[in-house]
Amino acid sequence: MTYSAIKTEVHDRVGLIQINRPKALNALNTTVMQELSTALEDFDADPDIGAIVLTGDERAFAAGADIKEMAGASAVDMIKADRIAIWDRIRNIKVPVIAAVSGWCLGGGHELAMGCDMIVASETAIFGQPEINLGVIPGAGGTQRLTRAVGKALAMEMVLNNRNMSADEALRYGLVNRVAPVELYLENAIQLANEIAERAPLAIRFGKEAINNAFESFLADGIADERRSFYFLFSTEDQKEGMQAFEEKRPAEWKGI
Ligand code: DAK
Repeated sequence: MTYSAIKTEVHDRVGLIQINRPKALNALNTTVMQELSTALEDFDADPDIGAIVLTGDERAFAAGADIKEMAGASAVDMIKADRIAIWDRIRNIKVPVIAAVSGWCLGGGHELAMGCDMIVASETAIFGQPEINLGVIPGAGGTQRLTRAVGKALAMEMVLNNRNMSADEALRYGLVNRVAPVELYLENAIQLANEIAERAPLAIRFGKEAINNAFESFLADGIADERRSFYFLFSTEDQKEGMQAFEEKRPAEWKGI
């Protein structure tokens, strides 16, 4: 598959996707979003891929949705374009997706990173929701995910007053998993992704799903869902192999069945 606005590579069991519109600070136009969701789905369907890293470049992960593309749109145009459908496709990816973020991570770019399962940031990363400057609010889950991640106080300042967050602050608030020097953040994210990709695939899938449910559902629903997945995993060969390997003091060999 050839893409015009993203690049893809494979690093062992990790699929790497790089948003590639450097001149526009990787602003998310329709082409980026379509190619991105296709690439994510292709990697997700590939049994040799166990995790995905999504990145931009050192200057920007993504400076938001493409403002020039949206500027003249009416409410009806926005609804008819149904761009939210693409965000739903991204949300349904089964393997873990790690965002490797450097530089600007704003608006829809920040929502995209928060929609990933983990974030590895460079020391230069800047997170923000500047939509208020454009007379709108976040439209791809930002008000919900940001508030759950950093709490009401900071979310209010970020959404209502364009308050940006540094990488260190994001680490303190628990929005990102790790902060690394700019020369190392991508390597660090790929390494973390490869570690995860080596683990029992079904347990990884259900673990991701259950944690994301904690974010998106009521506690009782999330707990019931977690319990179902937990019981189900006892019907898999990987559970038998994992527990037997423990007893035999050897590394488990995962089959994903
Ligand atoms: N869109 C389009 N172009 C952008 C852009 C963006 N978001 N951000 C930057 N660029 C372009 C600039 O126009 C400039 O292009 P040229 O003028 O060279 O042609 C180039 O990238 C370099 O940018 P600057 O010259 O501005 O670079 P600076 O270093 O001076 O400033 C900056 C960097 C990040 C502070 C600045 O570029 C900036 O403020 N950018 C806009 C950030 C922003 O407001 N982002 C939020 C966009 S609104 C939806 C769901 C979600 C959304 C939409 C729909 N649906 C469910 C349908 C999300 C909305 C948003 O994200």
